[in-house]
Amino acid sequence: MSILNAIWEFFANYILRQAPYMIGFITLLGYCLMGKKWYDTLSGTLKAIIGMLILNVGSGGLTSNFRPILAGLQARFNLTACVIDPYYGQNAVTAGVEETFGKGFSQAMTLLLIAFIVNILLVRFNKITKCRTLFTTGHVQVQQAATAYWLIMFALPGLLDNNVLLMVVMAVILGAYWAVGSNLTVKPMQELSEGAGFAIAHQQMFGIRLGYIVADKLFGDKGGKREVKKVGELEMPGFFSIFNENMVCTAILMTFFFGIIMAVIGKPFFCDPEMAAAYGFSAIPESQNFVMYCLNTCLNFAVYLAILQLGVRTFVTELTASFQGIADKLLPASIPGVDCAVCFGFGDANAVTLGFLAGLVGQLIAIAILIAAGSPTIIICGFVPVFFDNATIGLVANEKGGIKACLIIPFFSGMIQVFGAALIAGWVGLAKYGGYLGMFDWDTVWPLFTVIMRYLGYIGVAIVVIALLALPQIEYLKDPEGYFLITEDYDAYVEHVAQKKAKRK
Ligand code: ASC
Repeated sequence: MSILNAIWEFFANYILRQAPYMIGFITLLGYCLMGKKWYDTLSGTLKAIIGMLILNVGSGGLTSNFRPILAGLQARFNLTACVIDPYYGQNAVTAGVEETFGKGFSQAMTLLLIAFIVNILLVRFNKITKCRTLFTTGHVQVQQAATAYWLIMFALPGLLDNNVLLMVVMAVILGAYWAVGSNLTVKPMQELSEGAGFAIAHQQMFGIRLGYIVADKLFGDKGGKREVKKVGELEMPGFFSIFNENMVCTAILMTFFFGIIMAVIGKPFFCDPEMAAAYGFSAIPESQNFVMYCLNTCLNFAVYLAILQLGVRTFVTELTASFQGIADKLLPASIPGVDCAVCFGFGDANAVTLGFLAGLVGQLIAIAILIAAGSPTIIICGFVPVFFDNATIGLVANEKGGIKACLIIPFFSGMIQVFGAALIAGWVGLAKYGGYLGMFDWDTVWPLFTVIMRYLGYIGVAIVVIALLALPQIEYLKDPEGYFLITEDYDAYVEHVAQKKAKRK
């Protein structure tokens, strides 16, 4: 017995509670179940572990780079600056979860695993559940598991003592969100890509469907009665291309925002040894050129973000491959949910840039409103939400409602992102740790879930789960014949829709 105990204790301490080894373990398990060759299994497992260790380097760097600035805002203006970005969000959970809830981060990885099993089951039984899509974007799953872990612990503090129940409740909600959210994107994506056979498994899935509906209802062609002008018909200036480069765009955004903030905090704060000791950063010497110090600090955000993304890409490739192997065997009649960037290969390429810019303007105006209104939490645009959310939503909106939809809908989505994030991140206490996931669904539906569960407890949990699971059923009932046809045989589906239209006339 004592040997078993010792093994379990080792496993719990060094694997379950250590995210890199937990990810490695999941990958190992997946590859073993797939019957991969031993050397492929070994290399995949190592890459998974090393990728996660690289991620830790990036995230540690971000935290220390950020510390003096957060401290300056706090000490001088009593403000909390919160970057909305999935990596900062994940970082904030890692940094604060032990202190806030007395629980480790690696349990969020266990949550990921169980929620993924819930997603698999929902798709496996899709004759009943009508869920057609499996969430395969591992890095997004890690970020979402981390944030959901925090939000649900905050909403249901009564569950903190019961680990097993806590995990089950969390996994059902998150797994249902993955299955149902990605399922919502099937129709917009099949139409955009003319049946390429993928759905989106990302962070703005409700946003995509909402953008699609609003574009259709407000800006659509009304069954051919109105003319819709699409972005593809416009000529764009060449400098637009710099916005497509992640690293450049991050550097520009960060230098803009943090440059201003650091200038406002002022050099004396960063040179003050007492402040440095109190907030745990290294003071700069008086002789240091302040402009170069600010520039260097701001550019380092892009550096650490790049390191972090390298780490994520390294482990995610392995994680999804081992996940997918399991899924392929188990899940016929389903399509994969993939990264939102996949859809940028379809539709009008410039809709991507325009959607992003419209979203950026929306975010900047919303931030100005927050500052003017004296909000204690100041949101700082991160590259990922402002770009990937609004570009994706803009692309879908353009397809249904043309240029107007492509500009107006992402503009509002940008505002919603900032206001939603400021409210939820301030309320649940994540803003204090400098970041929040901040993508569209996490500024809208997830805060709503959190409010419902926080005030209604278990009844709230039931409402959230039932409401989620009802969505595919409602979509199915609207068109039972076309519902599975759209993924199985897109050409036949197009024909089916045409016939339905003809009948109506
Ligand atoms: C995210 C995230 C990224 C990007 C990427 C878009 O949410 O964490 O790195 O979006 O997936 O392609």
